[in-house]
Amino acid sequence: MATRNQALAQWVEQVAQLTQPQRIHWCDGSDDENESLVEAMLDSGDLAELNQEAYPNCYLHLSDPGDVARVEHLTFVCTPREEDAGPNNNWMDPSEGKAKMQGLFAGCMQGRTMYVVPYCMGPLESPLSRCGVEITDSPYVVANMRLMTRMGAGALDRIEQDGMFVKGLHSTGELDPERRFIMHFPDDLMIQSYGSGYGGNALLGKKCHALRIASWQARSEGWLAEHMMLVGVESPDGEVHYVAAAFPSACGKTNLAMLIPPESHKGWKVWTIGDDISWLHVGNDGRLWAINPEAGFFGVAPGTSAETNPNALAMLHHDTIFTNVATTADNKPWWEGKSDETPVRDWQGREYTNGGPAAHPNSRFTVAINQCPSYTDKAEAPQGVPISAIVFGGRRERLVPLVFESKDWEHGVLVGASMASETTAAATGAVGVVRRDPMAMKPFCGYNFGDYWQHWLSFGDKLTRPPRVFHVNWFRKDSSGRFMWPGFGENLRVLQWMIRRCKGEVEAHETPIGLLPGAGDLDISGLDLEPATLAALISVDSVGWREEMEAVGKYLGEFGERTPASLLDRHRRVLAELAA
Ligand code: OXD
Ligand code: MN
Repeated sequence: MATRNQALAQWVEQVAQLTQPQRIHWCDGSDDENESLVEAMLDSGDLAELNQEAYPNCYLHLSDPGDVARVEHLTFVCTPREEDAGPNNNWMDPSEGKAKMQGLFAGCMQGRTMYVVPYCMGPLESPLSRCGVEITDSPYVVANMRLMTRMGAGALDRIEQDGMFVKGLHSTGELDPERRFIMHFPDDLMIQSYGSGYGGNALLGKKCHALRIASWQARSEGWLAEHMMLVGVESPDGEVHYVAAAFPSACGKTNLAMLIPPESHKGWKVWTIGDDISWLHVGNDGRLWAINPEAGFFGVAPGTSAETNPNALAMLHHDTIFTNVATTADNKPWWEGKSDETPVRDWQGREYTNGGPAAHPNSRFTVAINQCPSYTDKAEAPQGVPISAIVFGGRRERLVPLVFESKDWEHGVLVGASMASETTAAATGAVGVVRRDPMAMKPFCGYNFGDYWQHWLSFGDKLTRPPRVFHVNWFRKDSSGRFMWPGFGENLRVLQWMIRRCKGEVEAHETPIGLLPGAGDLDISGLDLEPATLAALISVDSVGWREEMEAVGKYLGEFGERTPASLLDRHRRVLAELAA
């Protein structure tokens, strides 16, 4: 027995009996262990070496072409009552789900090694952290979990002290989409994932644990598990404001998390704490405090360049796993937008000849967070960081202004619940279709959205010093299809306005949808932006917004009795103001 925790030892034994592995390996997270795993994966072809001079300890993994993104239609939340999972989730009865998975897992590890991966989401010393154990037959998953979480001996120690852990069972299986399921059993704090090796489906600490299971736990324990990046924004006077921002997958959370201020903003600095997930708690001081439960980035590669995200580019030169990127003649990783080098092999390892994407649009890098030049060790602070501003945002070509602020906490919850965004390659399915994505949690909330909004509203009473809540849209286009706002580093100008609002330094004008900056309120010094474009970016099209809010009303209605009455009231008030 490799652990003093009886429940863990028994579960590992049970899983071994079911899956019949050739051997069992308990992961300690050491460098030696990682080196031998990498050796084995180089032998088996799971990994290929990249140019080791330019990219020491960097490797390339190419997935099965049919297994390159999250599969929302195959992801289930199994609660005893269907209403508790809500219309926002696919639901299956827990006993049916377990029986189905039992059939898939039976004997699936024959001839293979079963890895037992203890991990901690959040700093090992933090009372806000939670542990899990992932059992997997994929060494690629182990290597990724080592970068993405605090994995190994320290986590196992903590599990033995706490006695509590989330059980995650994963097998790559046959990679047959007909035999692929990502199942969550919140009552049992259990995840079972079969038939995919892709990050969001297979690295169970991330979406499955830190969002779906954690959101469920957070509801009963009085905190929030959110799809939010987390940064400290330092102004020239040295003051740091912490900002948590929820955008849907592949909408720029990673870029915002590593933002480098523009030339015009000397003395400003953005400190990176996380790029994807925040766990938020009410502090004794009545403020909202956040930790990043992750220890690494699993970021979208395409579009990452010296212009868009120099910090990301700098951190990817060593100890990085690249998944489904292309390669150059000198065996460096390559993706669309990276550089003017030419790819010679595409994401399937084929000679690159055609004009289509050489890297998969959802190709990724996995890297430890402390490799980022803008990393701050506040990411290790056991109590987290105090949040000044929550930012919601989506990818919207039309209608939605560059930035607006909600009027109070309740209105902020409505703004979050009203979010919508154009879909991206992070999940299988059509790209570019506007879909409702409340709080950027549509694929990740482990329970009924109606109950989730009620839970969000309940923080209005608990937070005596609540953060301000904003909404942004970096993606507005003009009639010829060009982006109207430059984005990337220039987004600091919008963060600056938010911080000035937090400090009470700048006015905003009230509209039915929220509070907006006037043209003179955003610092656009040194920016080549036509006044008419700026005016369009910060104006409210009442007719368009009425249609939008009517669509929101329909959506809120889909959750029936579970939709909080106060949210519906607030929605009606906004609609009435728009009509007036
Ligand atoms: C991610 C996602 O991988 O949201 O972070 O898909
Ligand atoms: Mn994400």
